[in-house]
Amino acid sequence: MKKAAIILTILFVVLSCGGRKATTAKVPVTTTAPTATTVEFSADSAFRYIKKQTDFGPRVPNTEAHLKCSAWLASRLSVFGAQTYIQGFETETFDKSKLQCYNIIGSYNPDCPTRIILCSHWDSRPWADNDSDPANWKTPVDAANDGASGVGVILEIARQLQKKAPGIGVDCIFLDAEDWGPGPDFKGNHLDTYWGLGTQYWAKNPHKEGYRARYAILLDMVGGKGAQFAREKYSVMYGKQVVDKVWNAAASLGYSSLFKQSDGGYITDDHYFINTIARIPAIDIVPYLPQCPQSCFGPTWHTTQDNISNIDKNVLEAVGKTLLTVIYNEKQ
Ligand code: AHN
Ligand code: ZN
Repeated sequence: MKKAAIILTILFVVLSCGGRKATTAKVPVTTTAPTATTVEFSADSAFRYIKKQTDFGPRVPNTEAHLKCSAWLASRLSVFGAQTYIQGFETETFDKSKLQCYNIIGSYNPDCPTRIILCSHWDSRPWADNDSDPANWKTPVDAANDGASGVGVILEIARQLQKKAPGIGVDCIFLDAEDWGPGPDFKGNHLDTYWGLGTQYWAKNPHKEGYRARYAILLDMVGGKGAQFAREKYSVMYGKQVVDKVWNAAASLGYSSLFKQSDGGYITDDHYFINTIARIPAIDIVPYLPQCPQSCFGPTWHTTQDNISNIDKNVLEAVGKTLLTVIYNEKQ
């Protein structure tokens, strides 16, 4: 092949992610951005993916439910047409437990250099230590909201991405061992690094050498009844433009009462480590309910009530449609 032809071929490959083609053919001019009528997202199917996860039982690392669910998650990404990786690793917790963990990654347009990340932790907390009844403090959490909800929304997005390719690369990342932060008996100094163990591993050992992404969006507890999302402060600090993009997309779809134009708190969550270790701008869609007596994350946080009966399909739909709108608006 001649040098010019090689360069042209490279250009074509670089310029054409998914359905976008680098041709000069005339196309009708249109100013219509994707809206609620053009993005398809089934809250029923997201709900089913959440139920399927909780049916395994609490997905606590080193349990059979965890192992079985990891295989199911990878199989779904694969069935939905993503190039799928399972990143297995061992990690050590605050109490020196050794956990066998799995970050699960599904890539769309895997060769496209312009990429975004959608991520959520998939593990369940081993202790319901915010439960109103101390007898439940050592009971593992079903984690329908705190774990399964973000994964359910992302799986439904993945299913939609298979039907209609995005114009950029998308990596769906299910992060392990977020929620093994200090339990009910802990007396020592609290460190941020006790949380987000799977993310810390991935940020230090990305699934592809030299991996970069334009930004990452973390979904954490995106299915609770009565949820409201404020602009979490680390998200604004590291990724203000991404926060604006997401909150504006939500407003354009009529979801301003859910995505509030107000400031939340600083939350040490998976996005913190994506920002500080991987140096990829990362934001967190996480509830902020300062008036809720049980927790600012909502009444079921780290309790035995975090089960499928407290998941609201309307919240799943608002988050899912907002994210699909953001994804399909993203250009190289
Ligand atoms: C803090 O409580 C500081 N971070 C909690 C992060 C988390 C736990 N997200 C879900 N579970
Ligand atoms: Zn949690």
